[in-house]
Amino acid sequence: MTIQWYPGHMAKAQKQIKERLKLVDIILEIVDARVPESSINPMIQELGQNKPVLLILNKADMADAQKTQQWIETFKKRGITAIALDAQHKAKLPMIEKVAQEILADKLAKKRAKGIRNPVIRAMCVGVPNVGKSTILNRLMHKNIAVTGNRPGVTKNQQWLKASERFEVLDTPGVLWPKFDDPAVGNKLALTGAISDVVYHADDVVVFALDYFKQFYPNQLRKTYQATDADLEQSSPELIMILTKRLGFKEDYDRFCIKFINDARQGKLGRFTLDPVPAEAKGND
Ligand SMILES: Nc1nc2c(ncn2[C@@H]2O[C@H](COP(=O)(O)OP(=O)(O)OP(=O)(O)O)[C@@H](O)[C@H]2O)c(=O)[nH]1
Ligand SMILES: [Mg+2]
Repeated sequence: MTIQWYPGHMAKAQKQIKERLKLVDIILEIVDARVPESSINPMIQELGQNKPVLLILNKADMADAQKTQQWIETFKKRGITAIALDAQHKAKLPMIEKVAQEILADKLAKKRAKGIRNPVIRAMCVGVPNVGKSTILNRLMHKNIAVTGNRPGVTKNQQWLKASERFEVLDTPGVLWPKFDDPAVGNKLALTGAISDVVYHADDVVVFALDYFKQFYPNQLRKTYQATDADLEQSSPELIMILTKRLGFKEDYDRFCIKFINDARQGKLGRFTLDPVPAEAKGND
């Protein structure tokens, strides 16, 4: 995977997205439900020039369900419409078109008033790497319905995919660079797979993750690695050493760290959400 946030890449991606955005009514920003805040790219708001955004919390099947709901509430308070999705199952995908229609209700009503009977919504997907952009696009095209052909102004080979009679999506998603000044955000994106294996240190990611799991998901450490209560009281670097031995990896700590990251990415550590929900959204639980 190429690293998306080198200045050259950033400038190019930014320009491309900006051009395509002129052609759409709405932006579908896909984020990973396990890191709904850390996988957002704030740049999209600027590039979007006030285009409406529908935030899609994908991979909701791998996230902490309660926290996903609380995040949706949080976004709502911030004036952002968000929905949770599991792109691997088709059942909820029609929600995308339905909610897009709600967001664009005024615009669609104006078009109808002008005599356009079945106004079409045009959308594009954007998101940081690995959040499920391609999966969503493929799933939206139930039967690989034929593309509707090039339109003027669209980059060469850029085509509209017809999700329904009234909903079209650009066939190529915009890849955004993950944004992080905060190393914690980098660790979260590494653990969920949004950033390339060459740019992080597995042990940093695992120390970060163990700190978090000890606090919020200790049972998952007990269940997956037979961590005992005494183990869970150790510092995270100590815990790495203990669990490495327990798995029979002797002193090969790297091996444990890589396994831990893979286990987390594959859902073997259960469902988790790494972005803590802001206090105001938690209500009285
Ligand atoms: N569990 C789960 N896995 C998903 C979901 N959506 C996508 N995936 C998986 O996540 C991985 C990445 O999905 P892609 O659709 O390739 O993601 P992308 O955003 O297009 O990735 P890039 O093109 O690399 O930026 C694949 O292995 C998908 O099968 C989901 O809702 N749940
Ligand atoms: Mg893709």
